[in-house]
Amino acid sequence: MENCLFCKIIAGEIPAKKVYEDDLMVAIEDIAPKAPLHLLLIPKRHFSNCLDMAEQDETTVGHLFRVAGQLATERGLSEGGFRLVQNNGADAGQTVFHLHIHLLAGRELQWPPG
Ligand code: D5M
Repeated sequence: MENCLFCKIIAGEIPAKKVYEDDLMVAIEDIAPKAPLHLLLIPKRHFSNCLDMAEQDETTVGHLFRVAGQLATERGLSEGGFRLVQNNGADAGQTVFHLHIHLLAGRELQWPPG
């Protein structure tokens, strides 16, 4: 989609630190990390958030979660834990309107989030 930051990153038009890529998604390092490890898991297909999901996106979103577990395990987080966060809309703190899951780890994470 035109003027979408994450579509431009996926297309290679804007640089990003990519840590994973396959046919359905990429994972990149967040530019403003909120924890020692802060990755963003982003589907290649554009949809703004879960409100914009079609039935055909269900497989992709399931894939994002499975790869999140894989990336966490590769980084030794399967014991200590990590957090997956997905914001929907401005009141939830969503700033980039291309669905993505945050993977946060490496410090004690508070609950509930602010
Ligand atoms: O999360 C959007 C996230 O996207 C936020 O944590 C900053 C991150 N961000 C913004 N621009 C970039 C670039 N260029 N590279 C990597 N990460 C970026 P949200 O849930 O929408 O608030």
